Amino acid sequence: MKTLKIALLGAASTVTLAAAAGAQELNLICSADVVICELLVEEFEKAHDIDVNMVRLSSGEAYAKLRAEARNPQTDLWWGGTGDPHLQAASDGLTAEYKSPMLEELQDWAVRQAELSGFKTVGVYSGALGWGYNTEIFDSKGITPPKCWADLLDPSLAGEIQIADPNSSGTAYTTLATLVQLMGEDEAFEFLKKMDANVSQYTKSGSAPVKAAARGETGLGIVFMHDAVAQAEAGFPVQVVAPCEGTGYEIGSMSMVEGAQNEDEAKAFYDWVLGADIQSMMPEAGSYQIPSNANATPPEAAPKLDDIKLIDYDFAQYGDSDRRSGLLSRWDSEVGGQ
Ligand code: S7P
Repeated sequence: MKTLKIALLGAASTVTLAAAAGAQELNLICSADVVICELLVEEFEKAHDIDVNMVRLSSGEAYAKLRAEARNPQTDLWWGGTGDPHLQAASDGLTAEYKSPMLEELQDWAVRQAELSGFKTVGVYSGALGWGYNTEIFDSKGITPPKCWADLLDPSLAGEIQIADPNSSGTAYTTLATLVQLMGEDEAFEFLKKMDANVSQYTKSGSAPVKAAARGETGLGIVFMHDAVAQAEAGFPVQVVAPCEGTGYEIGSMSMVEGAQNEDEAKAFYDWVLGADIQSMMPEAGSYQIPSNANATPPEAAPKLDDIKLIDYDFAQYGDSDRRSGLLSRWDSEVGGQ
């Protein structure tokens, strides 16, 4: 049953007939691109008698919301977004153990994510970090396209780079953790402080930098490569780069909230969204991650992880609550606050 909202006479609040009639509801946080979030909600509501109240939040914001709601959870399920804050939520006791019957259909990396968290989270997709640059801007300004992380410090890129703020964005936190793993922590912060000279803006959302590059508002956005592919597939002059020194990757994740008010509805969405047919739909919404269901069809345009030099990303360490909080504080004091 679809929710009907009735404005209360003389009051700003609304009440839902569905809720009043005891209809099923699900409160969902979605941390991937809003287009795939909306498609999933639409398809789920078509297939189930459950109304979904969805809010789209970046990964770090979603974690902060679950933390703020811990004593009185308003959210039932958190789908998508990078795995590190999902792991942090698991270790903080904000999310609940659930062993879906769909686990047996998933890729090993998705199951490992579940095992690492005591089955409080699970992998839903994967993708590697890199950047996308606007070929027309680079051509017209005569800038040599960067192939390696080290190239991002070149003075020719002054004011041309956008990247998100790692406090709000899982993409930017993955970048921070990747650089620490590639270079060592002190060297990574030195690198980020130097790169700051070339950064015009730290955005809230992780994919915003390459959307800006695609539209000619900046030269280059550091993002997940699949988000750069999405812009190229949409017809923008964007070239996708996998950094030569190696790069990190995400295991986009999903978690049930501890104390969820609509646990059965959350489980229904959880099992449904792990299905091969649902995951195969993602390119319809311009989402080019690698799906976690082994029977799903990966998007043809998805960057092939086997062709990319990937680091052995330490999800246990960089999803640890103290480690993540410590790196974010250091970023605030040495990079973001400068
Ligand atoms: O756009 C898809 C995607 O890159 O967005 C998620 C991302 O973490 C959400 O954005 P934030 O960086 O703002 O948190 C990724 O999980 C996903 O692949």
